[in-house]
Amino acid sequence: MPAHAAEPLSPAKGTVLLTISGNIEQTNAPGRAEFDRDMLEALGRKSFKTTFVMSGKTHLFEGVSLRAVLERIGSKGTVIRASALNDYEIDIPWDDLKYDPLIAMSADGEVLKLRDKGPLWIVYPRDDHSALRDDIHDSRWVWQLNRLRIVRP
Ligand SMILES: Nc1nc2c(c(=O)[nH]1)N[C@H]1C(S)=C(S)[C@@H](COP(=O)(O)O)O[C@H]1N2
Ligand SMILES: [Mo]
Repeated sequence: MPAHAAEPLSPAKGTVLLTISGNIEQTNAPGRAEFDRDMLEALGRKSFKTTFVMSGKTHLFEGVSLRAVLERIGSKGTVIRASALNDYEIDIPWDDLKYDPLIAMSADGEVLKLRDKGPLWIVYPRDDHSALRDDIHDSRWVWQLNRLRIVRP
């Protein structure tokens, strides 16, 4: 995480895809940071190919680094509580950022729609690290992600 303070965040102009609350430095709405698609894309594109355990198929996932999003708002914590549109919720340990998981916005060149686990889907580089190939890490592939809460001790 950067030592310097993150720059102020402008309010979202488009549909808010991701809301982050908890231990964050920058907000653009009361107590929270809201991101639309353009704001997420402006943080830089990242992509990798990896296998989704449910289908057993390898896809090229593209999106933004979860770490880059958290850095942008000067966030620090021990746990990232990730929630989805269907109210699925799981705790991601801060330490997982070392794997640089992606907030994917497209797969194989197609923008992720709600019906294909979008618009935002947390994806890990599963094929690159044997430690990621277990049920615990598979459960952190939160699809239809819409909220993050940064928790610290
Ligand atoms: N939004 C959302 N994401 C989710 C889930 C879910 O139910 N809803 N299930 C998780 C679990 S437990 C696993 S193992 C993987 C694979 O999905 P599965 O529930 O179909 O096995 O996605 C994870 N992401
Ligand atoms: Mo699971």
